[in-house]
Amino acid sequence: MAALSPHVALENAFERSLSALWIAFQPIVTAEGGRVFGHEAFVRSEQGALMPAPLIEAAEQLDRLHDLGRATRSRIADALIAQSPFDHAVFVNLHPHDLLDDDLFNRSAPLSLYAPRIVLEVTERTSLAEVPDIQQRIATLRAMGFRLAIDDLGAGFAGLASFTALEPDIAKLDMSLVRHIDRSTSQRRFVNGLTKMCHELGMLVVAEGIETEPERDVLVDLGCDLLQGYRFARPSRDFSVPTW
Ligand code: G
Ligand code: MN
Repeated sequence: MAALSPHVALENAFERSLSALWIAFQPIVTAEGGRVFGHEAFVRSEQGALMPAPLIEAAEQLDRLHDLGRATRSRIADALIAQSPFDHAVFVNLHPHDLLDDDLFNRSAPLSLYAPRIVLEVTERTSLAEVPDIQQRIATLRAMGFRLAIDDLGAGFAGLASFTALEPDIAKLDMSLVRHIDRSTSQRRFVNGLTKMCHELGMLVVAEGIETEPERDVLVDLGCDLLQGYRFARPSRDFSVPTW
């Protein structure tokens, strides 16, 4: 029997992963009091199927990003139905290409019904400059009730240009700025400046990837509004309750 071409093998693996897709939720807590503000949704797939990073890369290679985005948003909506009457915010990661998918703008799409609770996280994994009419698209999403966040702020690819393109409601500091911040004066100064700038622009600031108590305490002192990371809870199948 002839071996499958690499393309067909990748397509098969992608299909298997898509059908085994599930969503993990990680709480985001308030810096004041450690109450649950919301949860971030992460795509997961069963063992043997493609895991998140290869899954996104496969979708990019196969030109199937819209299928992945639609499946993800529909699974998140399923979880919200199952968790009703839970009514906290849910943070949803978008690939910049999702901004080109009509389904995202469809008011009867499963997730659109929850728009006022949804924060769409955008990262410059590929440049937002490639999205035509970006400002118009963002305005439409806002009109539908969605809020917007810029993800991975301070990482290589999350440029400050996104601030003008997105005018986000929420900024998420990349975890590279968070890691060991208690041990680095320059890191503290940088985060201090970024946080002040975000506040001046009217945004809430989330520090993500917090793993230790000293990291948490420094970020609270620097004025971050919301906190997320293994210190509080790992992503899990249900909307888990964090520890402070
Ligand atoms: O790109 P984005 O910021 O959406 O992805 C965050 C990733 O980091 C997820 O895969 C999530 O599971 C992971 N994550 C969440 N909290 C922590 C943490 O405290 N430490 C580390 N190392 N990873 C985390
Ligand atoms: Mn994210």
